[in-house]
Amino acid sequence: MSRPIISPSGPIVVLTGAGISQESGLDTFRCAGGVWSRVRLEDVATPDGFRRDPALVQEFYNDRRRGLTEAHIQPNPAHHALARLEREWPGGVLLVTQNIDDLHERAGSTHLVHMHGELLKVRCLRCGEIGHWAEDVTTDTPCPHCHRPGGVRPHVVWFGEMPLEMDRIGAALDDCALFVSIGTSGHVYPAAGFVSAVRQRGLAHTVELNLDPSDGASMFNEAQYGPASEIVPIFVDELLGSI
Ligand code: BV8
Repeated sequence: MSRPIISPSGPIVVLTGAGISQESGLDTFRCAGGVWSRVRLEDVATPDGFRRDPALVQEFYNDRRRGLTEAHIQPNPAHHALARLEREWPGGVLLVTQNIDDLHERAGSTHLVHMHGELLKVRCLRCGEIGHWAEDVTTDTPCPHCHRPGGVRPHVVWFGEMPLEMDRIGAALDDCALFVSIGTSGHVYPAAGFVSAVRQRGLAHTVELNLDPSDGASMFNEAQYGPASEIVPIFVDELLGSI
């Protein structure tokens, strides 16, 4: 399908997944050698796994938190292109990411929802406080707010837990003129269902930008395949060039 003219006053929703951060040096989950090829998600990304072995889960996220804060992990041209789109698209852009890294923020995106939480935040099970945390967490770490030990967990949405800001996301999907899915396998719900929610309204153009066709590829009006750091800047240039 050729791309219709997208009115510059039309709001855009962008969904990103691990693929947008792959060229920055962060592993994806389901590609060869990905995170779930090394650990069972049931052991490290579920409430039951945390109850069974909290130290294992804390170490899984400590390892990823240390990796994210290494100097060579930087936003790539795809992250920067989306920050530029937010700055220059008149109709507004909401960036919904499944990623828990902070590369979108570091590239300059501000209209941003981390629907699966954030690796650099922790939540206290005792007082509920959520705060920035870039160090290791152990089962004894005292909460930086209430100072009680043993209740600090990653502020991350595990399987079986409700993703964050779903009302805000749903309203944006209802209102958008363009929905763009970038770097996600379309395997995890409810994020994987966003494209069909948009299509049901029938008012928005839907685009997939990915390395390979996702599970939901057939749901998109348009698709481009290739590395995000190459195809996302080109896509953004075309969009901004149409204003
Ligand atoms: C919930 C934790 C409900 C943080 C993650 C139907 C409806 C609702 C729920 C379900 C449903 N069916 C099943 C469910 C349950 C479940 C689910 O979806 N299971 C799956 C396995 C079938 N969903 C849930 O449990 C969700 N919660 O629904 O709650 C509820 C209702 C009432 C009360 C309570 C609850 C919660 C889901 C969140 C789980 N947490 N992560 C962390 O540790 O990171 S999800 C996990 O997968 C990741 O975090 C990531 O966010 C997510 C998606 O992965 P992708 O980002 O897509 O990465 P992937 O590796 O799969 O793919 C990478 C893609 O990039 C590939 O396509 C590749 O081609 C591409 N790529 C690679 N390199 C590049 C590239 N593209 C471009 N350039 C490149 N260079």
